[in-house]
Amino acid sequence: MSQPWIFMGGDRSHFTGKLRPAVRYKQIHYTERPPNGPEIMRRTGGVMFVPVLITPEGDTLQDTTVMIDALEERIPEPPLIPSHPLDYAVSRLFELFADEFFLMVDMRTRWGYPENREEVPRAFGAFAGALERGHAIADRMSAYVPGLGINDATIPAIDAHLRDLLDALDAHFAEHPFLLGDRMSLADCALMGPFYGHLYMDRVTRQLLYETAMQTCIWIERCNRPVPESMGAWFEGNYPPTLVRILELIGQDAAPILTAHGAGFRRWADGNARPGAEPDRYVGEVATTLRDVPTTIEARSFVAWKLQRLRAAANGLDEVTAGLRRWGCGDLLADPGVTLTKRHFRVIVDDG
Ligand SMILES: N[C@@H](CCC(=O)N[C@@H](CS)C(=O)NCC(=O)O)C(=O)O
Repeated sequence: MSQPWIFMGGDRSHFTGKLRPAVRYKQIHYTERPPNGPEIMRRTGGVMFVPVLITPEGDTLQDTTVMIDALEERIPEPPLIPSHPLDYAVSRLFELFADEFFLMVDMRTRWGYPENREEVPRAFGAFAGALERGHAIADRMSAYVPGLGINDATIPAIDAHLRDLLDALDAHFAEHPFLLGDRMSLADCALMGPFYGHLYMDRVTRQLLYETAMQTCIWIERCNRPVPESMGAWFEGNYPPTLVRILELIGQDAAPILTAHGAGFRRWADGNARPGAEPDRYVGEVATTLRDVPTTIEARSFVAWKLQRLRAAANGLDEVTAGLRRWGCGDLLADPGVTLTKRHFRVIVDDG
């Protein structure tokens, strides 16, 4: 038997929840291990994020966007990333939405309910080997909450977004097994990050899902135990109203906040961006709104890199640009001004 891949992640981790279904769908022979901090730091030159994959040859992969691209390149069958231009762009849109906007929702639900605040540090502690370590991880993670624009004023709007999204997803999954049709894709994996890693794991939202979104629960289980050989085709641009409703919700609620990250990065880059250098992780506060409720977010350069990837997926194609505009996502295509690239596990300003 070939050497297994090594997968380091955690059950309650958003981004582990995204990667695991992809690895299973690709039918990789892997072994899951608890994250080994010093080893990860040594392998990545100090970038401490999970999940991490180590290939049978000993290469290290980090950042789920890069990892899923690498899996697709190395193991093209069964395919996970659609090649139809609109399906491809929509997959990247779901990835941007789930990875970078939906943190606002899954961090609100994880840290906003007393039942979860009581449970999650214990779950972290059991995983990390000591209750105090669980509390330390919980303190570090919950400290991100204000910078995501979560506060007393925005919480009702965040909850309303979640309610509407669950309704839209349940209507879609009642008719289609996956977001893009009869085959699982990058879009499902991306949304599985918050849906498995946070919402399905945490007490309050698990109950909410069981009581109000049964089709979504079935989708979560289906994606986590994928049977690729029994799957069919993607929509190839012919989207049913149930998917359009989800895309319009992304345009309505997530696009202004994602656009604010891009604007914050552009403002910072003007005068601060140096070719070959890593931009600051946080590039300043930006005012934005969620459902007309004003809030402030800490803009992240990493989101600018993700916006740039969506722009590349649109690639000036009329069909894609028109679709994104129709769903309210046209502003996401704004020119970032400065090109970012990834090197040695870090986003850097492109130096040609
Ligand atoms: N862009 C990364 C993000 C990974 C990430 O944020 N992982 C979280 C756990 S879900 C983490 O390790 N956070 C550590 C920290 O923020 O200190 C990816 O897509 O893999």
